Amino acid sequence: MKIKLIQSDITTLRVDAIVNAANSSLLGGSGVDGAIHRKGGPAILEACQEIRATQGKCNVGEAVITTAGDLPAQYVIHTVGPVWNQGGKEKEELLKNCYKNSMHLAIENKVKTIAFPCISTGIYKFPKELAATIAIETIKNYKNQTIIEEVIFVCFTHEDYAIYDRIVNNEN
Ligand code: AR6
Repeated sequence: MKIKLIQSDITTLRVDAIVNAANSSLLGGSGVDGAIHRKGGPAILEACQEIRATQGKCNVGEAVITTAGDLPAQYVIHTVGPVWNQGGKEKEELLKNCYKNSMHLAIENKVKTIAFPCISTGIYKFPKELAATIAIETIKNYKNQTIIEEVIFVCFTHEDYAIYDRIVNNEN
């Protein structure tokens, strides 16, 4: 499994699955969630509404999978990151769960290429360095599985790219 780092808009990527930093309602919002629903069209919202009707809202740290609608990706994996507020170990665990549960859904759905945004580091205000460390460490634990061939960390800003680059290269 390769780990790649890019600076890009995640909605433009032709990968098997992109991950959305959603909220528990699954009904959309702003940030990357807004961009995914806007560019992916109504099919994504319809699929989210079906999930809500059958299993209710999505708890923090959990993930669900839908079509990617009009996007070039095949699937969107929606995960709900923690709101940082006062922070703490519990928040770190919840962010870790976002990456783990997204990877598990990807594996179940035979996804070969998956792209992650910097979950929780926008509106939810998780510290960027800590979030990047958790993201990279958690994903590295999947090195030996044989379904996913490539994980792409998608940084929207140069600042985020620089943070990931530093962490990836410090840890080789
Ligand atoms: N492609 C890649 N990354 C992006 C894009 C994009 N098109 N747009 C923004 N980002 P945020 P959160 C980055 O706020 O903190 C929503 O309203 C952005 O620079 O989107 O998990 C949801 O509905 C940042 O690095 O998500 C929730 O209510 C990262 O995506 C809430 O925001 C995450 O920022 C979730 O907040």
